[in-house]
Amino acid sequence: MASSLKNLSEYNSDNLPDISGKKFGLVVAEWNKEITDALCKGAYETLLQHGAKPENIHRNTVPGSFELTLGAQYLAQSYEIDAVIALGVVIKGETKHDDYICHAVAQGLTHVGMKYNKPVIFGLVTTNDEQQAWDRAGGKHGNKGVEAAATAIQMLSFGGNS
Ligand code: DLZ
Repeated sequence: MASSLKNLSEYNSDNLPDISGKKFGLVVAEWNKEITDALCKGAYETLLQHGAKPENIHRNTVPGSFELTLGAQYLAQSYEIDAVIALGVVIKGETKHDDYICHAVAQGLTHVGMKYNKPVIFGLVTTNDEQQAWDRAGGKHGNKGVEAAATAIQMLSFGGNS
């Protein structure tokens, strides 16, 4: 698998906080595991690249993307965690399950972020097929895990968190 880690400066390099003392929670869905592992690798390496310490990055897995919300809540409710990054891949099938899961996760993660007043990042890749998901997990459209980590870092500069 090609690695396409982008430098954070490609997103926004203004006023990046020092994240050397920050604690991150990664919650990763096991459905489409090879792809979510690639997203997780992208997120993890991005956090390290920008100063996070390995011991301050906690990874939890959940069975499927629907469970990301509760997994995110378990992490967010810890006083120690400064930001949560939720990663999953939902691939469209014959039914509308993808719609239900994606809407539930979007609403759920928003709720957790509001409840705990912490960045809770939506790193859900929602595609029509597996190839489109790989394209966004280290392929031609980059790695959404990298973008999710960059978003978490940017969000830590808001609200007096930096
Ligand atoms: C059931 C299901 C289906 C059909 N598809 C996906 C998927 O593409 N990606 C994903 O992360 N999870 C999927 N799941 C599992 C649900 O997210 C959830 O784990 C189960 O419905 C149990 O709550």
